Amino acid sequence: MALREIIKLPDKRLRLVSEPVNKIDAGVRKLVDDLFETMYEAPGIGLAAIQIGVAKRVVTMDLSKKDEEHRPMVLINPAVTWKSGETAKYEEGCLSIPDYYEEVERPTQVRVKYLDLEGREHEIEASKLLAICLQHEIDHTNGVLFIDHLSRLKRDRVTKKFAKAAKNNAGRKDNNPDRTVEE
Ligand code: K1U
Ligand code: ZN
Repeated sequence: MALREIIKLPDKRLRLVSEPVNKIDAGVRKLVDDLFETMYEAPGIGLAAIQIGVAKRVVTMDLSKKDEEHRPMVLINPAVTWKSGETAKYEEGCLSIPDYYEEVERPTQVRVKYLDLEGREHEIEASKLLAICLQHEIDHTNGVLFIDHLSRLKRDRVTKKFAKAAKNNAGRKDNNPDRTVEE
């Protein structure tokens, strides 16, 4: 297992459409281990492989609360097969856009098909936070970020803020505009 760096806006790799996994081998199992270690350390409730720079359709999630037992989920090649007409707003964050939170409107229920680590196919129906997190992570596998669901004004504002921070923080790992070091 290895703790990996989470790539941040405006890294162009976040816009890649990830490749499907054709064979679940030792490389994929190591990727999943690294995703869990990195997600739990962040901490986050989900992480897509592209967020550690690997353009494969692999996602980890765990929606358990702090004092509960872990409930790890691995989703390989996840895809939405159905979404409800009903929508709702929820304040989302993203480990690739640190310390930025905004309300996003999404379908309240989705059906998602995916493979587990043994290659078995599943289809689940989800609501509440599980539905939100699944849609957020599947978006990542398609190069879509939660800010793409906001108004153009909000998206441009946050994109510019992170681009400016990246310029000021060139060479540093942590591109967080709120921790910019002005020299
Ligand atoms: O994909 C990511 O960037 C992870 C992201 C997932 C997510 C959060 C909120 C709504 C939809 C999807 C996060 O995990 S941000 C951190 C977070 O929400 C959290 C962290 C610790 C405890 C509880 C929540
Ligand atoms: Zn995210």
